[in-house]
Amino acid sequence: MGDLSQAREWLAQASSVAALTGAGISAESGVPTFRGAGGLWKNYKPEELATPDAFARDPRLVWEWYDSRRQLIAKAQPNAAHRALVEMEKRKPRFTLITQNVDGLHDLAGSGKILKLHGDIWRMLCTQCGANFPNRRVPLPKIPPHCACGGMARPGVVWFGEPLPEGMMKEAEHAVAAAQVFLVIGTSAVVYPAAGLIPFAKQAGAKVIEINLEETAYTATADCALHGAAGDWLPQLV
Ligand code: BJW
Ligand code: ZN
Repeated sequence: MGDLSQAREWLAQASSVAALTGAGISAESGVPTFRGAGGLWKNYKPEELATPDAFARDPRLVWEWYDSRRQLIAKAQPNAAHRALVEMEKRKPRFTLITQNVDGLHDLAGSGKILKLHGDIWRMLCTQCGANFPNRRVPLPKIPPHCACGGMARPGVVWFGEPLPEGMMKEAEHAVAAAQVFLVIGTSAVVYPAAGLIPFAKQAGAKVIEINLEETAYTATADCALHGAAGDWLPQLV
């Protein structure tokens, strides 16, 4: 397992870098992670609410969850880890940011191109006409919200059992295959296909650097595992 100076050297030498982020990168901004403390909402687990079935059964309940999260995220600011990735993007000829997060904090920090594998909490999809539109109202004046066509809207995110936005995994894989270093930051790496990018990167020959408070199923295979907060480690790496 490499150490910080080794990881810094790999990064300094790399012209092509890719990063996968998860909820842990926004934890220091005050956004609760899914599987850690604070991941429960009214005693529901994310797996019970982030599904098309849950929405079909009780759209109001699911929208109340999203409305409360939108209110919390609206008050959050990007942290040192989000900012370090913006800096890295400026310095590398090729840098791809792949995120599982829907909170928009990478956008707010100033990251350019972001592959949002699981969508965006600030967008809505019409269940009737299929329109995909931005909406930043907090709190929502009416739950569930509706589209201009009169149809019910749903959050513009990817739920369990749903496919990721078309072509996005291919684009992520393409970037990872070209990367000399793959940073894996603040993800429990249990949700697929996103987590599959980690063994994919290894197989493609990238140095995998994991930053996490805890061990994950992929820690043992990482070339370097930095235990601790993303906001502490990432600025030291860049
Ligand atoms: C810190 C920190 C600090 C904290 N610093 N670190 C095998 C292969 C492929 C698929 C499957 C499979 N088995 C099952 C599946 C299906 C399923 C899946 O993966 N299930 C598993 C749970 C078993 N996957 C899907 O259904 C996906 N779709 C799919 O496969 O489609 C196939 C298909 C094809 C064609 C037609 C139809 C279907 C979709 C997955 C969608 C996930 N959606 C969610 C909700 C998004 C909307 C919302 O926000 O409400 O995405 S679930 C939730 O989990 C969210 C997250 O993006 C995702 C990942 O969570 P993440 O980011 O890792 O967060 P945590 O909380 O788990 O971890 C935080 C980490 O941070 C921890 O490790 C902490 O230690 C760490 N940490 N503070 C550093 N300061
Ligand atoms: Zn509509």
